[in-house]
Amino acid sequence: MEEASILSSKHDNYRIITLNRPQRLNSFNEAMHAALQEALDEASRDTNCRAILLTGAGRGFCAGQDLSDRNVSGGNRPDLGHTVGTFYNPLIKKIKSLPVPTVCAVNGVAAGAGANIALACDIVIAARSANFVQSFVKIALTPDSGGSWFLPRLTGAARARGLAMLAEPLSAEKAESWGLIWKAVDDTSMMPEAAKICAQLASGPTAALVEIRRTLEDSENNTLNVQLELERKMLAMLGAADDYAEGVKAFMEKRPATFAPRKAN
Ligand code: T3D
Repeated sequence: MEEASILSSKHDNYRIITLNRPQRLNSFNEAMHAALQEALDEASRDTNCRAILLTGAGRGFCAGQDLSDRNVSGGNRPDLGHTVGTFYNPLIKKIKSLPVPTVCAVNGVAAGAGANIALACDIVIAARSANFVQSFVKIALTPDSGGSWFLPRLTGAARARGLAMLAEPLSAEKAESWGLIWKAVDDTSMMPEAAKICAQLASGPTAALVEIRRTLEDSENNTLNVQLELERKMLAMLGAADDYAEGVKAFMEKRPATFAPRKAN
């Protein structure tokens, strides 16, 4: 029997989702897309799950689209607009709108859509031996899966152009120093560190964490005045919630806060 292309395991109050086609550097075929979407949906439905850790099996994180699935022989040309619209765009939108925070543990090379799926996660931590490659230009494509949006915002326009046009592998350490990811860590400490971060997020105030993601993202298109008003609305909403009261009480009582379990969506 063929091994599952996506593995999902429960750990206290978070889940680890593993891309599992190591023989092809965890590149995506349609079955893996469907399985990942289902694993994310299942984690979203499970109110015990308060954070998700995404990683890859084997020596790579993800090499983007499985190119052996693309028949370009003779005059045959696949409709990539269709596949991006059907699989990659919904995946990025789903990751960005998950009701829980996400951590990506980039265990090895992250290429093409694989790099940008990692960048869609809230906290990205990478093994020092990992690298990020915007490999699209090598097959005469432009970055997808949000790459053309993430890169200039994270690194600035000059570096975004260099990464996308030259497709040079960017080491984990450089990715950290360029502001693309949160942290590069020793290979052996990557999973323990990622799990520690995930556990911290999972015991945090889930609604506030998700709103942090949303408000920071909204700021990309807002003026300061619009953003100030958004902040006011956020604080009005979150200040009325029990987690805020618990946070303040815990501070005053000099103890760690115990935030409420997630509510069903
Ligand atoms: O098509 C659509 O629907 C549109 C959407 C597109 C989204 C995209 O992601 S487009 C970009 C697709 N990805 C790539 O172009 C990356 C291709 N891979 C590479 O450039 C290199 O493999 C890496 C830089 C990722 C890693 O290089 P290296 O030297 O560490 O490993 P390798 O030897 O190239 O690969 C190891 C094996 O994985 C190898 O198989 P083998 O020879 O051992 O049997 C290789 O063929 C396979 N592999 C790696 N990437 C892919 C792949 N097989 C199929 N598809 C891949 N993307």
